[in-house]
Amino acid sequence: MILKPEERVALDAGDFAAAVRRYVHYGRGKRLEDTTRGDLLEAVSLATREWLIERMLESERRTRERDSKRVYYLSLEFLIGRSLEMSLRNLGAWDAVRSILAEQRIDLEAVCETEPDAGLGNGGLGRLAACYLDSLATLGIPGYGYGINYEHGLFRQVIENGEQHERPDSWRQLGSPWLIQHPEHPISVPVYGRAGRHPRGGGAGSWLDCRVIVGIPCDMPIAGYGGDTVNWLRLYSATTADEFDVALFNQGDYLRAFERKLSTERISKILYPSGSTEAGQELRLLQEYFFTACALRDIVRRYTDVHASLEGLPDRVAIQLNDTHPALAVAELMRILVDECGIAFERAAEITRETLSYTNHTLLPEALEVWPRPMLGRVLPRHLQIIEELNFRFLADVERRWPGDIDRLRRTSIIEEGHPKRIRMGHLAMVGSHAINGVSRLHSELVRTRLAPDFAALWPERFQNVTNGVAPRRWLLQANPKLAELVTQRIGTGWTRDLEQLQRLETALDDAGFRAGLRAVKRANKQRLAELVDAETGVSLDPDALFDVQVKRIHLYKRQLLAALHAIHLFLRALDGEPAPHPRVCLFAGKAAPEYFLAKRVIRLLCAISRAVESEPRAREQLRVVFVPDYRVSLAEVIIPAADLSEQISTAGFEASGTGNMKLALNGALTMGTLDGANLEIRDAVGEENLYLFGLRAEQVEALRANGGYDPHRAVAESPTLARVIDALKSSRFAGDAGDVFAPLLHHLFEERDPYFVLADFDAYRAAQEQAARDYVDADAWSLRSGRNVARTGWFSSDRAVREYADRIWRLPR
Ligand code: 26Q
Repeated sequence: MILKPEERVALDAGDFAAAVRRYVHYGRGKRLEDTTRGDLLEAVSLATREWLIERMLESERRTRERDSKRVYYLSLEFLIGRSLEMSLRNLGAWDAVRSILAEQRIDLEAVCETEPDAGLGNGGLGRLAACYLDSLATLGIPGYGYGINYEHGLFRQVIENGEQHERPDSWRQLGSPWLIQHPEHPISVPVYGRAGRHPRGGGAGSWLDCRVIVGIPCDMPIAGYGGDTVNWLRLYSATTADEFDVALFNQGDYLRAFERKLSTERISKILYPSGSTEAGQELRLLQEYFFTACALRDIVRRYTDVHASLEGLPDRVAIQLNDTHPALAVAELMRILVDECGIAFERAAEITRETLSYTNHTLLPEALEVWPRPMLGRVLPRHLQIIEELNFRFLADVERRWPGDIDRLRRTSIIEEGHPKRIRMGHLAMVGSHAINGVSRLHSELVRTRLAPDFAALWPERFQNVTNGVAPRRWLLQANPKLAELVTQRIGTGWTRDLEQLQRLETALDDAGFRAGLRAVKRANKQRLAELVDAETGVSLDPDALFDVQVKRIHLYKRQLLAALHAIHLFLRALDGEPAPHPRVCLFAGKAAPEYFLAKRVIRLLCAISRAVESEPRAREQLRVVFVPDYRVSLAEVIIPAADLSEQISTAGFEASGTGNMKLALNGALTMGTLDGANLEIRDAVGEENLYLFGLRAEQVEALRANGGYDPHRAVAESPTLARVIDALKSSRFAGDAGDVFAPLLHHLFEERDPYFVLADFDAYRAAQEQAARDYVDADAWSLRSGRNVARTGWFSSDRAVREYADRIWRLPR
């Protein structure tokens, strides 16, 4: 039975105020007058949570009653950001709560600003997961996230003397009002030990003498827009069943008595920064297995609560693997089906495949996960048996299809030959999934043709594309309230659920008044950003300058170095006294993995250029360069709405999709980009004249690599402008007292022949940038093109992307 609207929990603003008072009073033991911002944040959040919980219970009741198919999104990362404002907006209670609190002289916006980000992710992949949770709930799909309740999310970045330093991110040190703990529902996960004899013919196996890790679930409610559906993100903390080892304690060995517990709790201590492939491998494997196993047990339990056997699992459950990080789900689900339910191996493989699907997010060889076979065998002995059995049967299929093709067997095997042998997690994920998708048209094509051509030949029907999308509520409604208001005045509110309605702005763009409105909004957003940048860095920005923005993880393939070289060029030109068409701000933000030496040097270079510009009044009139520390979701929400130009300049073929490119275009920035990832689809959507594309295409990059034709020295010889930039970089101009700090970057560019071909694209980039600067002078023409970006990027909504997954991959009923 569905509740009638009048039976639903009403959101009553008066009740809300009372709840806030109650939480302050009884939760904190204070009077409202005596509260700090932190007390208020907690009380307001807990009051909001009451509404969320009501709706969450109601959503659950509905799903059970209908026995709807559920979707589970397994991800080692969820970059949620802040939740209070988003939750209130999604519940439709933002305005009401704001005014009721204003009556108590509480400024809701200021309270929201104090919320720490939940930064349980590195970048694109983690933020995508968060956008998808928003869309799942908004579309009314019973879809849930599963991950790890990291005590520390991605490190906090501080910049000292132009260098990145990492500080721990203790996002829930004071407790998080969004986490509902369930210590009463622990999950036991075995690890280590040994497997019984490899069962013949794939029969039921056994796993003995294992150690047990306990997973404690914690739920974060996720409200869809309109508040009708509230799903949850279930995060697990790792612990042991016992507080300490009583035997050791009684022997007086107090420290060792706690060791096991502490070593187990390390599993949910901290998020691995991406690119940290060296250190702590086994811990990362334990993290991957721990959360995957917790998730599967929980999913299977929920299903078997209602169904007698797991035979029909794929009819009611779809599990999406966010990259290969949860790929052990293939082996774990097989283990449950074969060992615990006694289902035959082949049938179990079928059920597993019909249930699981896998999204690939990267082609970078160094990011493709492999685990040494000895390590996997030690940590998960029974899983290794299952993987080998699966591989044996899979290779038999390959052999039947291509008899005698030994080389193909070697290429496709889940197990890579070598010393030691290694388990290829991508292959395991593909063998165990009915759908395999890339995240942009180009990337999915490259997955088919370059990453996995043998698999694509074997199962063409499994390979799909789902181009990424971003959540309109967070990235337009919340991040850019002024633009949202302007848009709503013209086309009403329908765009919040159906972003393609932004198309209806096309006609408004003919109206000079509307274009002036767009400019006013952009200027106000730039003013807001300038205030933040001044407070954070002391650099003062002119909101009338062209705001040229590159915000994302620092990585060589993303080529912040190319933008840095261009900034040096602008600097030298300004010193020459050559006037620029328009003053420009080059704004950068992003974190480098702690042990990614060259990426950290890039940050130093950006900071050094900033300092050099600041110390030259002549340059400062037309150029400012600034590196904003600690890029994170809440900072992105301020930077993105203020951008005029969006830098998306990765080496073609390397950026799987990008999602910042979508957020920036949606907020009216023009893309300055290579023909890479979703930039191509953005071009198709906004039209060639409304962005700047330059540089080598993916095929050209590939050809140049294949014939060894890239010569950085020749690029310099052919371009006097570039030569001058490189000379300046070689001089002490930017390094100052720091000597040859930039020598490693030069070494990378020239001696190591930079695999990302920065110098090959420099001239094309400079030319495109010059064109952009000239175009920016005509403010009205620019705002027309900016407006077209807003009007034409509605397709890049995560609602559209999630609907594609629902239709073509999860096979949900419409
Ligand atoms: C692997 C092993 C050990 C430690 C860390 C990792 C690791 C962690 C994170 C490897 C990769 C990641 C993250 C990858 C990622 O964010 N990829 C991005 O995904 C976005 C969403 O699809 C795309 O838009 C980006 O193009 C892609 O780079």
